Amino acid sequence: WQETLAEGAVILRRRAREDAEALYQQIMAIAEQNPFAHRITPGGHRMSVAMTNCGDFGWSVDSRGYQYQQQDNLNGRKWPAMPPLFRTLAQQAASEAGFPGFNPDACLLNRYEPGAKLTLHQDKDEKDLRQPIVSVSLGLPAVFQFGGFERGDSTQRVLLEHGDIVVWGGPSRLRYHGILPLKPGVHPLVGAWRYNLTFRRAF
Ligand code: MD5
Ligand code: FE
Repeated sequence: WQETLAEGAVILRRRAREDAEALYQQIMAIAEQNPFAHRITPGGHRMSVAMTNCGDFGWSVDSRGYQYQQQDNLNGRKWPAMPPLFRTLAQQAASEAGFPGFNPDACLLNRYEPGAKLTLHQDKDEKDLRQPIVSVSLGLPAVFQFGGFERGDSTQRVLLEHGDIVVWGGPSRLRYHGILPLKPGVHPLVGAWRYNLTFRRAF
């Protein structure tokens, strides 16, 4: 149940459904080791999305800016290891979408509460932008904004639901994108949240 949104952007609808319970358990285990936190941007804003990471590198933000690091700058601890299930699922999804050989070294975990949003941005902190990003959505649905190559370009709205995987590669790797404020609700597995895992090759 696969659909191309734009060149290089492939949505695998419901692809992670069978693994959702196991993925959710692993998210909870990672959060016990290194909790989700609302980080503060260089501009002094508290992000409405709470984040943590697993893998060799994690994406985070502090007063100095955005970067991939081996440890969490909030507590100095190394990120938890990437669970084998995470890696395998990301590799398989990338391959199904036409990006064989993807081997992520970073996984950013985003947690959205009702009202949480991500304003339009590009992901370009990774070393090799030819590597795709694989994103896995769990829990409450969200409206994803899929834009163009400049901030002011018009955007397309795509509903991302529990179990959906999107592979962002090729030219779509650098499109502007965001998440509209999450609508309140309760998901039977995940509760009043949306989780999004993004698998990346940072270095
Ligand atoms: C999310 N997260 O739903 C999204 C999924 C982030 C972020 O945007 O930076 O944490 S990843 C969506 C994405 C990644 C790379 C390229 C494009 C979309 N794109 O070209 O549209 O929490
Ligand atoms: Fe992004």
